[in-house]
Amino acid sequence: MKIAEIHLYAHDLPVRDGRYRMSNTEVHSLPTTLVRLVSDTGHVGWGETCPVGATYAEMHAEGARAALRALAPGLIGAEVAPVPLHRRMDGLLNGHNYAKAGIDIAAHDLMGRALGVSVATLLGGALTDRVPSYYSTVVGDPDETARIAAEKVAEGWPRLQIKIGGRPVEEDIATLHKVWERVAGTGVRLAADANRGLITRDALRLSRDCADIPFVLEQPCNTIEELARIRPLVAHPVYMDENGTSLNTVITAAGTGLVDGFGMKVTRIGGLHPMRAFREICAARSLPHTCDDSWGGDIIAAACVQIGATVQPRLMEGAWIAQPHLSGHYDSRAGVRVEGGHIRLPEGPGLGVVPDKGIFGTPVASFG
Ligand code: 0XW
Ligand code: MG
Repeated sequence: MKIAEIHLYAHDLPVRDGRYRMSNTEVHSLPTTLVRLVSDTGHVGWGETCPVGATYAEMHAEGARAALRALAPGLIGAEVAPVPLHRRMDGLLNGHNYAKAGIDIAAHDLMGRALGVSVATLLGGALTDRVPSYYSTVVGDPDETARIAAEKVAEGWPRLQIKIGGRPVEEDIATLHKVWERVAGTGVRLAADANRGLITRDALRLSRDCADIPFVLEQPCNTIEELARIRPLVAHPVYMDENGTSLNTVITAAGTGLVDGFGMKVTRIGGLHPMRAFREICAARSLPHTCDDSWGGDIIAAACVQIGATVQPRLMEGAWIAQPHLSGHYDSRAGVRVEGGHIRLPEGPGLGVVPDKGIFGTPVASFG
């Protein structure tokens, strides 16, 4: 089965509450890119890639589109199977994992549809049909953040990610204490995610001043070297997120014991095929991790949930999806949504969602 056509679509996803604020960026509407693959057998598969602004990670919406335009002509006639497809993509363009992920996700969707199995089955088999998610707050007022944290625990979210960084560290420390006053004893798991926004001095102070609050410290500082410097000095487990840009980095971080876990994004690492390898590396060292993406609609959400369902539960930190911050779905029937802090694994072959392509208008580019 070979790729016969590739179509690229551009679509905007406005943030429902108006804005989503992290330490280094504030976003209001996210430009997402959809990929539709058609095989020579007439099967169709969808992929998506949607960076959350230009400063969150080394990703950019227009960069994804440019890379996909560069890749697409060389992929017509390629085998729809992850190993040859990734070899072909790597032979056409070095790096640009987050663009290649759009093709990778579409190929998995197409293969699943052609074989009549779910993407989770292709990835080794689902262990659950109800995948845990986590709620991520924005960087905000300490009291308001604590109020939202208590509300989300009551709704059933098993994990909260409290955004910190990009402001005086005293405000972050106050926020974490106020959140803990409201959620201690509920069993909810906590992460404090600085999105690279703390200098090592402030990360050390924050950990010391919150020593009794059991959170994991997610991507506190900007570089791997800074993570390595604070790791032996902090009271909290350290997770890597934005620095985990490739399997190579993950192997080093896991192999050297640099971190205690990962926030991982399907597109940043290059799609579901590398994500499967990532899952196994983490399993070999008993490292917990998320299966998320930075933003996106039903396609990326379904991809996160399909791989998330295959992770052993004790290591699964959750699949974050943007749906609670978005209005509407690409697939009005099977759109992916969080209910009680968990996400039902979409049913049916492939990703289990079929977008209404009328939503995206005419393709911005077509090949084949
Ligand atoms: C909470 N997320 C999964 C969504 C935002 O894109 C940031 C990200 C993270 O963990 O850094
Ligand atoms: Mg993170």
